[in-house]
Amino acid sequence: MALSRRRFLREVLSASAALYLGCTEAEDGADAQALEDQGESPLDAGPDAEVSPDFGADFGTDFGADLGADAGTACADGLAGATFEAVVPFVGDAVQFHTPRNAGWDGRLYTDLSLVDRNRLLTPIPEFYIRTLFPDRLDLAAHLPWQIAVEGLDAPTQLTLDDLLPLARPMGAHVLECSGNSRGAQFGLLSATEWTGIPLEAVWARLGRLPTDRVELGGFDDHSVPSANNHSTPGASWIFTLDQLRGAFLATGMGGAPLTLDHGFPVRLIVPGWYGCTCIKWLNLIRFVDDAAPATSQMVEFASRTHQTGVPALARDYQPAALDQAAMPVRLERWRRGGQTLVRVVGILWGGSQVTTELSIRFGADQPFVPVDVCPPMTGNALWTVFEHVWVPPGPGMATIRCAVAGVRTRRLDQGYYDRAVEL
Ligand SMILES: Nc1nc2c(c(=O)[nH]1)N[C@H]1C(S)=C(S)[C@@H](COP(=O)(O)O)O[C@H]1N2
Ligand SMILES: [Mo]
Repeated sequence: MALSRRRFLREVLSASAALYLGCTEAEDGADAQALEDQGESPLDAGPDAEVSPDFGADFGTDFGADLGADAGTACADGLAGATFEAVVPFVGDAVQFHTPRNAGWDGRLYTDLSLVDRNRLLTPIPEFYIRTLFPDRLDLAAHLPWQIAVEGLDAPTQLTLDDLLPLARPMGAHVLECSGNSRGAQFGLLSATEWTGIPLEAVWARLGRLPTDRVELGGFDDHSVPSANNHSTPGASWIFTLDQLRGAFLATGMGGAPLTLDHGFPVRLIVPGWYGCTCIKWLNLIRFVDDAAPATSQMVEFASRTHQTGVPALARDYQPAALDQAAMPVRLERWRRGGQTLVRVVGILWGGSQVTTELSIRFGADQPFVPVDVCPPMTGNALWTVFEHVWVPPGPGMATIRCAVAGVRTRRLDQGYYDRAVEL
Protein backbone atom coordinates (compact mmCIF):
# COMPACT_ATOMS: atom_id res chain seq x y z
CA MET A 1 0.00 0.00 0.00
CA ALA A 2 1.29 3.42 -0.87
CA LEU A 3 -0.05 4.92 2.35
CA SER A 4 -0.78 3.23 5.63
CA ARG A 5 -4.43 3.38 6.52
CA ARG A 6 -3.70 5.67 9.41
CA ARG A 7 -1.62 8.13 7.44
CA PHE A 8 -4.17 7.91 4.71
CA LEU A 9 -6.85 9.30 6.98
CA ARG A 10 -4.72 12.08 8.38
CA GLU A 11 -3.39 13.31 5.09
CA VAL A 12 -6.15 12.64 2.66
CA LEU A 13 -9.47 11.92 4.19
CA SER A 14 -10.23 13.79 7.35
CA ALA A 15 -10.97 17.08 5.66
CA SER A 16 -13.19 15.63 2.97
CA ALA A 17 -14.79 12.54 4.53
CA ALA A 18 -18.19 14.18 4.64
CA LEU A 19 -18.03 14.86 0.92
CA TYR A 20 -17.33 11.21 0.16
CA LEU A 21 -20.33 10.35 2.27
CA GLY A 22 -22.64 12.78 0.56
CA CYS A 23 -23.15 14.84 3.70
CA THR A 24 -24.22 18.44 3.69
CA GLU A 25 -21.89 21.35 4.22
CA ALA A 26 -23.16 21.78 7.79
CA GLU A 27 -22.39 18.20 8.76
CA ASP A 28 -18.96 18.43 7.22
CA GLY A 29 -17.33 20.15 10.16
CA ALA A 30 -19.00 17.90 12.71
CA ASP A 31 -17.90 14.74 10.92
CA ALA A 32 -14.36 15.93 10.53
CA GLN A 33 -14.38 16.78 14.23
CA ALA A 34 -15.73 13.37 15.16
CA LEU A 35 -12.97 11.72 13.16
CA GLU A 36 -10.43 13.97 14.82
CA ASP A 37 -11.74 13.02 18.25
CA GLN A 38 -11.46 9.33 17.48
CA GLY A 39 -7.96 9.94 16.20
CA GLU A 40 -8.69 7.28 13.64
CA SER A 41 -10.62 6.87 10.46
CA PRO A 42 -13.40 4.34 10.10
CA LEU A 43 -10.82 2.94 7.67
CA ASP A 44 -8.65 2.03 10.61
CA ALA A 45 -11.31 -0.23 11.99
CA GLY A 46 -9.81 -3.65 12.47
CA PRO A 47 -11.77 -6.88 12.39
CA ASP A 48 -12.69 -6.44 16.03
CA ALA A 49 -13.94 -2.91 15.69
CA GLU A 50 -17.63 -2.27 15.67
CA VAL A 51 -18.58 -0.95 12.30
CA SER A 52 -21.92 0.63 11.54
CA PRO A 53 -23.08 0.03 15.10
CA ASP A 54 -26.56 1.28 14.33
CA PHE A 55 -27.41 -0.71 11.25
CA GLY A 56 -29.59 -2.86 13.45
CA ALA A 57 -31.46 0.22 14.55
CA ASP A 58 -31.91 1.29 10.94
CA PHE A 59 -33.26 -2.01 9.78
CA GLY A 60 -34.65 -3.64 12.90
CA THR A 61 -37.84 -1.62 12.80
CA ASP A 62 -38.53 -2.36 9.15
CA PHE A 63 -37.89 -6.05 9.29
CA GLY A 64 -39.02 -6.85 12.81
CA ALA A 65 -36.58 -7.83 15.54
CA ASP A 66 -39.06 -10.07 17.26
CA LEU A 67 -41.25 -11.63 14.65
CA GLY A 68 -43.85 -12.93 17.03
CA ALA A 69 -44.25 -9.59 18.76
CA ASP A 70 -44.32 -7.49 15.59
CA ALA A 71 -47.88 -6.22 15.43
CA GLY A 72 -47.63 -5.36 11.73
CA THR A 73 -46.58 -8.78 10.53
CA ALA A 74 -47.81 -12.00 11.99
CA CYS A 75 -45.23 -14.61 11.10
CA ALA A 76 -45.72 -18.16 12.28
CA ASP A 77 -43.17 -19.37 14.83
CA GLY A 78 -42.38 -22.91 13.75
CA LEU A 79 -40.07 -23.34 16.72
CA ALA A 80 -42.47 -22.49 19.54
CA GLY A 81 -41.59 -24.64 22.54
CA ALA A 82 -38.41 -25.96 20.97
CA THR A 83 -34.91 -25.74 22.44
CA PHE A 84 -31.85 -24.68 20.47
CA GLU A 85 -29.08 -27.30 20.39
CA ALA A 86 -26.37 -26.36 17.91
CA VAL A 87 -25.47 -24.75 14.62
CA VAL A 88 -24.91 -27.49 12.02
CA PRO A 89 -22.14 -26.82 9.49
CA PHE A 90 -22.66 -27.44 5.79
CA VAL A 91 -20.69 -30.36 4.40
CA GLY A 92 -17.28 -29.16 3.24
CA ASP A 93 -17.21 -25.93 5.26
CA ALA A 94 -13.51 -25.05 5.41
CA VAL A 95 -12.93 -21.42 4.55
CA GLN A 96 -11.41 -18.95 6.98
CA PHE A 97 -13.59 -15.86 6.96
CA HIS A 98 -12.89 -12.15 7.25
CA THR A 99 -9.12 -12.45 6.77
CA PRO A 100 -7.51 -11.12 3.60
CA ARG A 101 -5.39 -13.74 1.83
CA ASN A 102 -3.13 -13.86 -1.24
CA ALA A 103 -1.99 -10.76 -3.10
CA GLY A 104 -3.06 -8.49 -5.93
CA TRP A 105 -5.61 -9.93 -8.34
CA ASP A 106 -5.75 -13.13 -6.28
CA GLY A 107 -6.37 -11.20 -3.06
CA ARG A 108 -9.57 -12.46 -1.40
CA LEU A 109 -11.61 -11.96 1.74
CA TYR A 110 -14.64 -14.18 2.27
CA THR A 111 -17.81 -13.08 4.04
CA ASP A 112 -19.36 -15.43 6.60
CA LEU A 113 -22.94 -15.49 5.36
CA SER A 114 -24.04 -17.58 8.34
CA LEU A 115 -24.03 -14.30 10.30
CA VAL A 116 -26.80 -12.82 8.13
CA ASP A 117 -30.09 -12.49 9.94
CA ARG A 118 -33.14 -10.25 9.86
CA ASN A 119 -31.49 -8.05 12.43
CA ARG A 120 -28.08 -8.21 10.81
CA LEU A 121 -28.90 -7.56 7.20
CA LEU A 122 -25.88 -5.47 6.28
CA THR A 123 -22.32 -6.77 6.13
CA PRO A 124 -19.97 -4.86 8.45
CA ILE A 125 -17.23 -3.41 6.26
CA PRO A 126 -14.36 -5.49 7.76
CA GLU A 127 -16.43 -8.56 6.76
CA PHE A 128 -17.36 -7.29 3.27
CA TYR A 129 -15.89 -9.62 0.65
CA ILE A 130 -12.83 -8.57 -1.32
CA ARG A 131 -11.94 -9.74 -4.79
CA THR A 132 -8.58 -8.15 -5.70
CA LEU A 133 -6.72 -6.27 -3.00
CA PHE A 134 -5.57 -2.67 -3.27
CA PRO A 135 -3.04 -2.55 -6.14
CA ASP A 136 0.48 -2.12 -4.75
CA ARG A 137 1.39 -0.24 -7.92
CA LEU A 138 -1.23 2.45 -7.27
CA ASP A 139 0.63 5.30 -5.61
CA LEU A 140 -2.37 7.15 -4.23
CA ALA A 141 -0.35 10.12 -3.03
CA ALA A 142 0.78 10.71 -6.62
CA HIS A 143 -2.79 10.34 -7.93
CA LEU A 144 -4.57 12.80 -5.68
CA PRO A 145 -6.59 14.79 -6.43
CA TRP A 146 -8.08 11.77 -8.22
CA GLN A 147 -8.75 12.27 -11.92
CA ILE A 148 -11.07 10.37 -14.24
CA ALA A 149 -10.03 10.59 -17.89
CA VAL A 150 -12.92 11.11 -20.31
CA GLU A 151 -12.29 9.95 -23.86
CA GLY A 152 -14.40 9.99 -26.97
CA LEU A 153 -15.72 13.53 -26.59
CA ASP A 154 -14.67 16.18 -29.14
CA ALA A 155 -11.66 16.91 -26.95
CA PRO A 156 -10.27 14.59 -24.27
CA THR A 157 -11.05 15.88 -20.82
CA GLN A 158 -10.40 15.06 -17.15
CA LEU A 159 -12.98 15.00 -14.41
CA THR A 160 -11.61 15.73 -10.96
CA LEU A 161 -13.34 13.63 -8.33
CA ASP A 162 -13.30 16.54 -5.90
CA ASP A 163 -15.53 18.48 -8.32
CA LEU A 164 -18.03 15.62 -8.44
CA LEU A 165 -18.13 14.93 -4.68
CA PRO A 166 -20.84 17.52 -3.95
CA LEU A 167 -23.11 15.36 -6.13
CA ALA A 168 -22.62 12.30 -3.88
CA ARG A 169 -25.70 11.16 -2.00
CA PRO A 170 -27.02 8.01 -0.26
CA MET A 171 -27.80 5.37 -2.90
CA GLY A 172 -29.36 2.74 -0.66
CA ALA A 173 -28.45 -0.81 0.31
CA HIS A 174 -27.33 -3.18 -2.45
CA VAL A 175 -25.83 -6.64 -2.52
CA LEU A 176 -22.62 -7.24 -4.44
CA GLU A 177 -21.77 -10.73 -5.66
CA CYS A 178 -18.68 -11.93 -7.48
CA SER A 179 -19.59 -13.93 -10.57
CA GLY A 180 -16.90 -16.37 -9.38
CA ASN A 181 -18.70 -16.86 -6.06
CA SER A 182 -18.67 -20.58 -5.43
CA ARG A 183 -18.88 -23.44 -2.97
CA GLY A 184 -15.08 -23.35 -2.63
CA ALA A 185 -15.47 -19.88 -1.15
CA GLN A 186 -18.40 -21.08 0.94
CA PHE A 187 -20.32 -18.57 -1.20
CA GLY A 188 -18.57 -15.84 0.77
CA LEU A 189 -17.98 -13.60 -2.26
CA LEU A 190 -21.37 -12.04 -1.59
CA SER A 191 -22.06 -9.11 0.76
CA ALA A 192 -24.45 -6.22 1.26
CA THR A 193 -24.08 -2.67 2.45
CA GLU A 194 -25.46 0.84 2.11
CA TRP A 195 -23.68 2.86 -0.53
CA THR A 196 -23.06 6.54 -1.12
CA GLY A 197 -22.25 7.72 -4.59
CA ILE A 198 -22.64 9.99 -7.56
CA PRO A 199 -25.41 8.90 -9.94
CA LEU A 200 -23.94 8.44 -13.42
CA GLU A 201 -26.80 10.52 -14.80
CA ALA A 202 -25.32 13.47 -12.90
CA VAL A 203 -21.89 12.76 -14.40
CA TRP A 204 -23.39 12.62 -17.90
CA ALA A 205 -25.09 15.95 -17.25
CA ARG A 206 -21.67 17.45 -16.46
CA LEU A 207 -20.30 16.22 -19.77
CA GLY A 208 -22.98 17.81 -21.93
CA ARG A 209 -23.87 16.15 -25.23
CA LEU A 210 -22.66 12.55 -25.22
CA PRO A 211 -21.12 11.33 -28.50
CA THR A 212 -22.41 7.73 -28.34
CA ASP A 213 -24.74 5.68 -26.19
CA ARG A 214 -22.06 3.10 -25.37
CA VAL A 215 -19.42 3.71 -22.71
CA GLU A 216 -16.41 1.86 -21.33
CA LEU A 217 -15.72 2.35 -17.63
CA GLY A 218 -12.22 1.38 -16.52
CA GLY A 219 -10.07 1.34 -13.43
CA PHE A 220 -6.52 1.05 -12.22
CA ASP A 221 -5.50 -2.61 -12.51
CA ASP A 222 -1.76 -3.06 -12.18
CA HIS A 223 -0.18 -5.22 -9.46
CA SER A 224 3.44 -6.29 -9.03
CA VAL A 225 2.42 -9.86 -8.18
CA PRO A 226 0.96 -11.67 -11.19
CA SER A 227 -2.13 -13.80 -10.77
CA ALA A 228 -1.28 -17.47 -10.18
CA ASN A 229 -1.82 -19.57 -13.33
CA ASN A 230 -3.08 -16.45 -15.14
CA HIS A 231 -6.28 -16.96 -13.23
CA SER A 232 -7.11 -13.27 -13.51
CA THR A 233 -6.13 -11.18 -16.53
CA PRO A 234 -4.89 -7.58 -16.24
CA GLY A 235 -7.25 -4.82 -17.32
CA ALA A 236 -10.42 -3.89 -15.48
CA SER A 237 -13.05 -2.31 -17.67
CA TRP A 238 -16.55 -3.06 -18.94
CA ILE A 239 -18.58 -1.61 -21.80
CA PHE A 240 -22.23 -0.72 -21.13
CA THR A 241 -25.01 1.01 -22.98
CA LEU A 242 -26.17 4.20 -21.27
CA ASP A 243 -29.50 2.48 -20.82
CA GLN A 244 -27.90 -0.36 -18.86
CA LEU A 245 -26.31 2.20 -16.54
CA ARG A 246 -29.57 3.82 -15.43
CA GLY A 247 -29.43 3.50 -11.64
CA ALA A 248 -25.66 2.92 -11.61
CA PHE A 249 -23.42 5.19 -9.58
CA LEU A 250 -19.83 6.06 -8.83
CA ALA A 251 -19.57 4.93 -5.22
CA THR A 252 -17.49 6.98 -2.83
CA GLY A 253 -18.78 5.55 0.44
CA MET A 254 -19.98 2.25 1.91
CA GLY A 255 -21.35 1.35 5.33
CA GLY A 256 -21.39 4.99 6.39
CA ALA A 257 -17.67 5.54 5.76
CA PRO A 258 -15.56 6.41 2.74
CA LEU A 259 -14.69 3.38 0.58
CA THR A 260 -11.80 1.41 2.00
CA LEU A 261 -8.66 1.11 -0.09
CA ASP A 262 -9.42 -2.53 -0.94
CA HIS A 263 -12.96 -1.74 -2.04
CA GLY A 264 -11.84 0.84 -4.60
CA PHE A 265 -11.00 4.11 -2.83
CA PRO A 266 -11.48 6.81 -3.85
CA VAL A 267 -14.17 5.83 -6.34
CA ARG A 268 -15.66 2.67 -7.84
CA LEU A 269 -18.58 1.76 -10.01
CA ILE A 270 -21.68 0.05 -8.64
CA VAL A 271 -24.20 -1.31 -11.14
CA PRO A 272 -27.12 -2.47 -9.01
CA GLY A 273 -28.16 -6.02 -9.84
CA TRP A 274 -25.05 -6.79 -11.91
CA TYR A 275 -22.16 -9.06 -10.97
CA GLY A 276 -19.17 -7.58 -9.15
CA CYS A 277 -16.87 -8.02 -12.17
CA THR A 278 -18.65 -5.06 -13.78
CA CYS A 279 -18.26 -2.88 -10.68
CA ILE A 280 -14.85 -1.41 -11.53
CA LYS A 281 -12.72 -0.30 -8.56
CA TRP A 282 -10.21 2.60 -8.55
CA LEU A 283 -12.20 4.00 -11.47
CA ASN A 284 -10.15 6.30 -13.67
CA LEU A 285 -11.59 6.05 -17.18
CA ILE A 286 -14.84 6.95 -18.93
CA ARG A 287 -14.52 6.28 -22.66
CA PHE A 288 -17.35 6.68 -25.16
CA VAL A 289 -17.08 3.98 -27.80
CA ASP A 290 -19.03 3.07 -30.93
CA ASP A 291 -21.17 0.04 -31.68
CA ALA A 292 -18.24 -1.86 -33.18
CA ALA A 293 -16.13 -1.68 -29.98
CA PRO A 294 -14.46 -5.01 -29.16
CA ALA A 295 -15.16 -6.60 -25.80
CA THR A 296 -12.64 -5.69 -23.07
CA SER A 297 -10.29 -8.29 -21.56
CA GLN A 298 -12.46 -8.24 -18.42
CA MET A 299 -15.60 -9.03 -20.43
CA VAL A 300 -13.77 -11.89 -22.12
CA GLU A 301 -12.40 -13.21 -18.82
CA PHE A 302 -15.84 -13.23 -17.19
CA ALA A 303 -17.92 -14.27 -20.23
CA SER A 304 -18.76 -17.77 -18.99
CA ARG A 305 -19.42 -16.58 -15.43
CA THR A 306 -21.85 -13.89 -16.63
CA HIS A 307 -24.01 -16.30 -18.64
CA GLN A 308 -22.68 -15.30 -22.09
CA THR A 309 -23.03 -17.73 -24.96
CA GLY A 310 -19.43 -18.46 -25.91
CA VAL A 311 -17.11 -15.46 -25.83
CA PRO A 312 -18.57 -12.73 -28.06
CA ALA A 313 -15.95 -10.61 -29.82
CA LEU A 314 -17.93 -7.36 -29.73
CA ALA A 315 -19.14 -5.62 -26.59
CA ARG A 316 -22.60 -5.11 -28.10
CA ASP A 317 -23.11 -8.89 -28.27
CA TYR A 318 -22.80 -9.31 -24.49
CA GLN A 319 -25.92 -9.96 -22.47
CA PRO A 320 -26.33 -7.85 -19.31
CA ALA A 321 -24.15 -9.38 -16.56
CA ALA A 322 -27.16 -9.36 -14.23
CA LEU A 323 -27.75 -11.68 -11.28
CA ASP A 324 -30.71 -13.99 -11.79
CA GLN A 325 -32.98 -14.56 -8.84
CA ALA A 326 -31.13 -16.87 -6.45
CA ALA A 327 -31.70 -18.30 -2.99
CA MET A 328 -29.75 -20.52 -0.62
CA PRO A 329 -29.58 -21.52 3.03
CA VAL A 330 -26.86 -19.71 4.99
CA ARG A 331 -27.27 -21.21 8.47
CA LEU A 332 -28.71 -24.44 9.81
CA GLU A 333 -29.62 -24.85 13.46
CA ARG A 334 -30.59 -28.06 15.20
CA TRP A 335 -33.47 -27.66 17.64
CA ARG A 336 -35.28 -30.21 19.77
CA ARG A 337 -38.96 -30.42 20.74
CA GLY A 338 -40.62 -33.34 22.52
CA GLY A 339 -38.05 -35.90 21.40
CA GLN A 340 -38.12 -34.61 17.82
CA THR A 341 -35.22 -32.99 15.95
CA LEU A 342 -36.09 -29.85 14.01
CA VAL A 343 -33.75 -27.92 11.73
CA ARG A 344 -34.14 -24.17 11.48
CA VAL A 345 -33.00 -23.15 8.02
CA VAL A 346 -32.08 -19.48 7.65
CA GLY A 347 -31.55 -18.43 4.06
CA ILE A 348 -31.32 -15.50 1.71
CA LEU A 349 -33.08 -14.61 -1.51
CA TRP A 350 -31.15 -12.21 -3.74
CA GLY A 351 -30.68 -11.04 -7.31
CA GLY A 352 -33.45 -10.93 -9.87
CA SER A 353 -35.54 -7.96 -10.85
CA GLN A 354 -39.02 -8.78 -9.57
CA VAL A 355 -40.50 -9.24 -6.15
CA THR A 356 -41.55 -12.86 -5.77
CA THR A 357 -43.48 -15.03 -3.31
CA GLU A 358 -42.65 -18.23 -5.20
CA LEU A 359 -39.78 -19.57 -3.10
CA SER A 360 -39.62 -23.28 -2.40
CA ILE A 361 -37.02 -25.61 -0.91
CA ARG A 362 -36.22 -29.31 -1.00
CA PHE A 363 -34.04 -31.52 1.17
CA GLY A 364 -32.77 -34.15 -1.27
CA ALA A 365 -33.02 -34.73 -5.01
CA ASP A 366 -35.69 -37.39 -4.41
CA GLN A 367 -37.78 -35.06 -2.25
CA PRO A 368 -40.46 -32.64 -3.43
CA PHE A 369 -40.01 -28.86 -3.30
CA VAL A 370 -42.10 -27.43 -0.49
CA PRO A 371 -43.23 -23.78 -0.41
CA VAL A 372 -41.42 -21.36 1.90
CA ASP A 373 -43.52 -18.67 3.54
CA VAL A 374 -41.14 -15.72 3.36
CA CYS A 375 -42.22 -13.60 6.30
CA PRO A 376 -41.95 -10.66 6.40
CA PRO A 377 -42.22 -10.90 2.61
CA MET A 378 -39.67 -9.78 0.04
CA THR A 379 -40.04 -6.09 -0.82
CA GLY A 380 -37.29 -5.49 -3.39
CA ASN A 381 -34.30 -6.87 -5.26
CA ALA A 382 -31.53 -4.47 -4.24
CA LEU A 383 -30.87 -6.04 -0.84
CA TRP A 384 -31.19 -9.72 0.02
CA THR A 385 -34.30 -10.96 1.82
CA VAL A 386 -33.88 -13.29 4.79
CA PHE A 387 -36.18 -16.30 4.98
CA GLU A 388 -36.70 -19.01 7.58
CA HIS A 389 -37.99 -22.51 7.25
CA VAL A 390 -38.38 -25.31 9.75
CA TRP A 391 -37.43 -28.72 8.42
CA VAL A 392 -38.23 -31.99 10.15
CA PRO A 393 -35.50 -34.34 8.93
CA PRO A 394 -36.62 -37.94 8.42
CA GLY A 395 -33.62 -39.23 10.42
CA PRO A 396 -29.84 -39.18 10.42
CA GLY A 397 -28.05 -39.00 7.09
CA MET A 398 -27.04 -36.64 4.36
CA ALA A 399 -29.31 -34.21 2.51
CA THR A 400 -28.66 -31.77 -0.30
CA ILE A 401 -30.66 -28.59 0.09
CA ARG A 402 -31.80 -26.69 -2.97
CA CYS A 403 -34.08 -23.69 -3.39
CA ALA A 404 -36.25 -22.87 -6.38
CA VAL A 405 -38.12 -19.73 -7.37
CA ALA A 406 -40.92 -20.24 -9.86
CA GLY A 407 -41.82 -17.80 -12.62
CA VAL A 408 -38.48 -16.00 -13.03
CA ARG A 409 -35.10 -16.82 -14.58
CA THR A 410 -32.95 -18.81 -12.13
CA ARG A 411 -30.14 -20.30 -14.22
CA ARG A 412 -27.67 -20.91 -11.39
CA LEU A 413 -30.34 -22.42 -9.15
CA ASP A 414 -31.43 -24.70 -11.96
CA GLN A 415 -27.85 -25.96 -12.32
CA GLY A 416 -27.57 -26.77 -8.61
CA TYR A 417 -24.94 -24.04 -8.29
CA TYR A 418 -26.09 -22.99 -4.81
CA ASP A 419 -26.88 -26.49 -3.51
CA ARG A 420 -25.62 -27.03 0.03
CA ALA A 421 -25.30 -30.39 1.73
CA VAL A 422 -25.81 -31.21 5.41
CA GLU A 423 -25.10 -34.36 7.39
CA LEU A 424 -27.21 -35.04 10.44
N1 LIG B 1 -9.84 -2.28 -10.89
C1 LIG B 1 -10.44 -3.44 -10.58
N2 LIG B 1 -11.76 -3.43 -10.31
C2 LIG B 1 -12.40 -4.57 -9.98
C3 LIG B 1 -11.71 -5.80 -9.97
C4 LIG B 1 -10.33 -5.81 -10.25
O1 LIG B 1 -9.65 -6.85 -10.23
N3 LIG B 1 -9.72 -4.61 -10.55
N4 LIG B 1 -12.41 -6.96 -9.64
C5 LIG B 1 -13.84 -6.95 -9.89
C6 LIG B 1 -14.52 -8.10 -9.35
S1 LIG B 1 -14.29 -9.56 -10.19
C7 LIG B 1 -15.37 -8.00 -8.28
S2 LIG B 1 -16.28 -9.34 -7.78
C8 LIG B 1 -15.52 -6.74 -7.54
C9 LIG B 1 -15.26 -6.98 -6.06
O2 LIG B 1 -15.44 -5.81 -5.31
P1 LIG B 1 -15.04 -5.82 -3.77
O3 LIG B 1 -13.63 -6.36 -3.67
O4 LIG B 1 -15.18 -4.43 -3.30
O5 LIG B 1 -16.00 -6.74 -3.08
O6 LIG B 1 -14.62 -5.74 -7.99
C10 LIG B 1 -14.49 -5.67 -9.38
N5 LIG B 1 -13.73 -4.51 -9.71
MO1 LIG C 1 -15.73 -11.07 -9.29
